[in-house]
Amino acid sequence: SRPGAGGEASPEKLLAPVLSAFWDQPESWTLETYRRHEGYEGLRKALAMPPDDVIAYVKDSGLRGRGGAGFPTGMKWQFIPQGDGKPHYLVVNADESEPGTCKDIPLLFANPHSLIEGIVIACHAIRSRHAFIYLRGEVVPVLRRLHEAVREAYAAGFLGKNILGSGLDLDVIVHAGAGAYICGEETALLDSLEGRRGQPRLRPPFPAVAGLYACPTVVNNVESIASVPAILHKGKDWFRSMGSEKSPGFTLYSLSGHVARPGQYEAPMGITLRQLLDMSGGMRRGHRLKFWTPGGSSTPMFTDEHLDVPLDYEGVGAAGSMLGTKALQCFDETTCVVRAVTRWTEFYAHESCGKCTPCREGTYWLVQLLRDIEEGRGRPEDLDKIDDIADNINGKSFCALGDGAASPIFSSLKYFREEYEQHLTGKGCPFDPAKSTLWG
Ligand code: L3W
Ligand code: SF4
Repeated sequence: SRPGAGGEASPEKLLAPVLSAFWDQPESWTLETYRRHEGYEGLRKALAMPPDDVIAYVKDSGLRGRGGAGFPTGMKWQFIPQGDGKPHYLVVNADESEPGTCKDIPLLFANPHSLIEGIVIACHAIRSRHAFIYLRGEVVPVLRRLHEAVREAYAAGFLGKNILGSGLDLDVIVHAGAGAYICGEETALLDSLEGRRGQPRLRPPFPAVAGLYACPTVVNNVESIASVPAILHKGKDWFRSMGSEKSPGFTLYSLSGHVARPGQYEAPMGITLRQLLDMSGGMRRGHRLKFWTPGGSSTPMFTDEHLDVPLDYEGVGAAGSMLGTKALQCFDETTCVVRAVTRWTEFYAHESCGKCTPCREGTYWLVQLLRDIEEGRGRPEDLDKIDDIADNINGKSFCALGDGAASPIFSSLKYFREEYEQHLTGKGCPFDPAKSTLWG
């Protein structure tokens, strides 16, 4: 805990899941189950409030975007111009693809109505009559479940015309993407939704000014929107009682890799990896933590020295990186760092949309050099070369994918340069392939 954090992760606070409260119950995804757990009560409260008051309420709660950047949700809603005569849109980013990130898809699978309720509240607030859910297309069972939940919500009067007699009309369209990581970038997502090839747009203008069909658009992550009903229902002070002052509330962490019990763990913002490992049974038996990422592979890798850094935007987020998607990938001592970084870089090279040169060319050359090092063909000057290429990608690319690709290169050279050098002097990987597993 940190002095002044205003809500350290005490054990009793760790034991009150909200988003995942009834995931293990039979048919947790149905409207009936959701309503048994006070579902759609936050909406009733929101519909009785003027739209601007709902925005102010969410702003005061301190909710920050759960998609990676931590941008304040209420502030984003407030950016939508009012009285401009244009349609406004809400687009939910459900294109979860960041390596290691696995929280929006389970949330949609187990409790889709929390998202639908959040959508109706958000659309009331920003005066939108159309919402889109852009879902990663590969997850067909989730797509079916989402369609069914939307159908249930229409039938019960939570979507459609004159919702709960409030005068609000709202249609929700579920759209399945075609499986490109870049379509998780909000402006590429909008292009894809409009039927074009998904490539990032220049910002500004931000979507809040000119988004879908050039109209004011809020793009929010699934978890951000699904957190809103509980804030309305239980109150902003309740939400603020969890987490830290600048990063309040609860959130879903995805824990993966060489841990005893990988999965989704709901806990306050600002808890530490040590606490999460305590909750999840620690590393797999007989092994110790070697390195980990706080928010998927786009965030830097850390070591066991960082086990007590708070997982919020002021703790790990301030350490020269971002908290990202709260995807904690944990690797033990059997893992070759060079191999892990090579796999991640291959992913970024494959997913680079090709629009800008630093990322398109840089990720290609990084892969060639990393493969050379991993397979014993590396030369001593290659370490400076990969550092230099990453430096020419970082901050010089058109979107955050480039920075994400550079991030593991910098942090692995910082903490594990010796391991790269072992590959050079030993002409290949020093790890026993029989024991050197990436995923356990
Ligand atoms: C209006 C302004 N709106 C900012 C809005 C902006 C966006 C939000 C955050 O990247 C990160 C990325 C990944 N007027 C505004 C404004 N906004 N200024 O605020 O914007 P930004 O640029 O800080 O971030 P971003 O481009 O949204 C998100 C990282 O997350 N990440 C990956 C995530 C992957 C997934 C996934 O798998 N689906 O979420 C992990 O670390 O690298 O840096 O809405 O419009 N003046
Ligand atoms: Fe495309 Fe990469 Fe440039 Fe982003 S950084 S626009 S993904 S080429």
